[in-house]
Amino acid sequence: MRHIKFLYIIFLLSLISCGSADTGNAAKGTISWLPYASTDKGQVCVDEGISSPTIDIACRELRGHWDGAPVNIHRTTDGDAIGKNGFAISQSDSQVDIYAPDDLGILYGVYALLRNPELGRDGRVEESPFYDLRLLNHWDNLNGTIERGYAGKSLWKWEELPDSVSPRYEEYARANAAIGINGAVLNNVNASPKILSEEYLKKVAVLADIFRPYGIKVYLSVNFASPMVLDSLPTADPLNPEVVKWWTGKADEIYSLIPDFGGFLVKANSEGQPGPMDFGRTHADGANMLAEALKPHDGVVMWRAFVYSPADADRAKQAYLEFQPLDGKFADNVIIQIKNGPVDFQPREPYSPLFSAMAQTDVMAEFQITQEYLGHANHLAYLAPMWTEFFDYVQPFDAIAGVANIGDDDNWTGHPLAQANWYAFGRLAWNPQLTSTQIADEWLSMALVDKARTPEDVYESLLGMFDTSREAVVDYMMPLGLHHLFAFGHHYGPEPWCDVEGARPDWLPKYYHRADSIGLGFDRSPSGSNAVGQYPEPLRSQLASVETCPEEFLLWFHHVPWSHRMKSGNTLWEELCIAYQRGVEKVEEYQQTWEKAEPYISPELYADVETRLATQLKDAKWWRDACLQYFAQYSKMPIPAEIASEMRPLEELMKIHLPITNYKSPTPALLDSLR
Ligand code: GCW
Repeated sequence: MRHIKFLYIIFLLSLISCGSADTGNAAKGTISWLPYASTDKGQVCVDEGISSPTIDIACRELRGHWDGAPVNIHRTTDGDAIGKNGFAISQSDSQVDIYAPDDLGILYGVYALLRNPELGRDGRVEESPFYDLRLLNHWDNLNGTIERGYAGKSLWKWEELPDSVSPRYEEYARANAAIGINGAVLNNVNASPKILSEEYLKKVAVLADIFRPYGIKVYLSVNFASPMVLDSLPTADPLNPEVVKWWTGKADEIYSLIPDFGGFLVKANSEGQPGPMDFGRTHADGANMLAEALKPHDGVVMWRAFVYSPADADRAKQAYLEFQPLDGKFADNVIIQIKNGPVDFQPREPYSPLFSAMAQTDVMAEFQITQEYLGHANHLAYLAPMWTEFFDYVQPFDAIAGVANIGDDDNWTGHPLAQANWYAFGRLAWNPQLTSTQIADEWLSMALVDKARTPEDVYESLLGMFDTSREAVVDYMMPLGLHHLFAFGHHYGPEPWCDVEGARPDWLPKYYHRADSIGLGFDRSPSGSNAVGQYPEPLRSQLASVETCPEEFLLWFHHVPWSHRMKSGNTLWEELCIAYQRGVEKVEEYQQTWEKAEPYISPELYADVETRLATQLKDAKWWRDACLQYFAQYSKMPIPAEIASEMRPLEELMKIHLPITNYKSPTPALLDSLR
């Protein structure tokens, strides 16, 4: 057995208990799950021989924020079966022991303990991450804007780097490490080739240096035409030897600056981005060529399967059609990154059938944490239920990514409660077995209220608000499997009628809802596009029939007559009216919950969310009024009088056009001036 000598370090400051963050953290410009309170007691004992920048951070966090019994940190021996980057914790009144096979495991153990000071009290607790790669994808442009970002500008101040370094870079790394995220793709998948220039790689290297001790690897999105744009090569054909040489050289250059660089994320032949198909090659040709360049350095290629073209049938089938035939053709260090649903991050989608069709290929899920389609930074939509719903259908796969909702706003995420979505993504990437309620409970008690001082009914209402909020958005935007009823471009408000001259049909709502005098919904059954045929049995048969298709996906898979009897006994039309109204009433309920919770929430946070909920309610009504009145033109059925009486006329609603870009949430003032 190894000789172990303990080094005890005792600090004598402040009295505030750690683990229970100040209430209202979310509003203060701080990360709600990080410990900030300082303590005088943090005693840490480290196994001799363990020393690294990561261990230094672990110790610093304990010394600064832990006020329990002394903590002993141990490196485990080979015989101990704790998984890579995992940890075990046990504690008694007199000591706490953290065991881990590696430095990062120790850091994760420390953050777990700080988050839950009781961890390991009732017996040894052992954890290790479920997915090896747990990444954030930033859709940040080099000019500081963020595609589909609603929390200000990019955190990365490219014009200041590499010389000037914002303190927020380290805070970002700390926040991610504390929830187990271990990688960040820094730039937009609609990638500027410039990111691979020497000038930018030097900036990237500075970020990588800051993130490294926190276990966060840096990755980059790359533009497939980079050799042409940066170095005037006549082609980017992946089989051309000059192109291969260019990428090999570029990989070597990157690794000389960033020895632990993670790899590339690629959006190719999608929405106008260049790719191997421009040169008559396949996705596999393109991905494998990049993979070969990265392989000597242990880098990976994450190749996105978000592809569709206007010419082909049903957009929901296209990723599968394009990628499934390539199963088994990808190199070992290629991972196919697939959006959770087959279309595009809608409030509710069935899982993408590609996940069950790539048995010989590594695949990873891409979730969208930023709320492109769920009310931007104006709506409360806690997304963990959406993701756990996905896990119910699909598991396991190899890695996971979330499109970040982070920007340089003081509160990091625009809507202060949207920090919960960043948190939930990290927690689920660590352990997809956690329930959405468990995670909401963790977050609420750290970020929003002091659980011990909040009456149980108030706390339960807040928890209920979180847990139902995504379903409420589904109800007031697009219930029963409806999808993509959004206004063109900014994806904020309702435009089921939208017609843009010259626009691709698959970018327009009518393509998706197919309302007519008979009914509503997209027929993807065997008699329609047969998208159901891409799902494995028995799910395929279940989805194929109107009778057995889960009602939350009904209009996704079927064109259903307006008078179809739903399980409740109501007609489809009645059920649609009920759902839209239920969504509106849910938001009214959230306002009451919020009011009830006022005494227990910091005033600043209270006021901020109160304003956002008011906007959310107006938006919910806007959605309800627009969709129901528009669809009523086809159903020729009445909208219940109590709803109809408070509706704004459809002609007025059709005149609303939000003059906003992709990069901003509309302000309440703008919305009020238009509606
Ligand atoms: O969700 C859509 C967005 C685009 C995005 C694209 C993608 C980055 O509207 O803004 O581009 O998907 O995922 O590539």
